[in-house]
Amino acid sequence: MKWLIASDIHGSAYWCEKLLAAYKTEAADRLLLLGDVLYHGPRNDLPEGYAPKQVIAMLNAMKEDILCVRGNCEAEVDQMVLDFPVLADYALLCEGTKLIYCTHGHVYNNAKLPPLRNGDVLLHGHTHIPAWEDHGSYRYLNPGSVSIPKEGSWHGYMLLEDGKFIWKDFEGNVQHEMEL
Ligand SMILES: [Mn+2]
Repeated sequence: MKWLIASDIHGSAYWCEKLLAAYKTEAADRLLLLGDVLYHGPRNDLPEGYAPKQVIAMLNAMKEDILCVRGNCEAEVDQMVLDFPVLADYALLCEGTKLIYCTHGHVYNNAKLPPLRNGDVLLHGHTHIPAWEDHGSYRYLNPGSVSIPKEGSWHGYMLLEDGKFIWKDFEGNVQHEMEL
């Protein structure tokens, strides 16, 4: 199973289109979204091509491919317009005996860990900054943001296949690689 992992689209149709093009090019099997899908949020400027209705149409057209968790910008009204569940606090992926705890990052993060066993992974978005931090007993990973990257990071996403994570930007450059 090849996963494409992305976060924090924030209603940008321009960057959502790039994400879905990458999903096709990468020939991934499923798309994992780590929240903040439609609304730009009061802390952010409007991203390029802000058009939530277009993002709704693009994502609903591929709802069978999507696994999504709730961001701090998701509200009940977002669930009314999206045809796949977006209000779960977390989702779990398993790679061998290791568990990847997927969440947005505003509830569970390095400061407030979910229950993890040695070697598990905490995967979240929210900061808009890509991360691959080794904390000894667990690793914290972040794909960064699709539309509003912060601290000089890139517009991009992550891949997970056969226990290997790859961070990429939308120009197709590999930014980082890591074995689970
Ligand atoms: Mn966000």
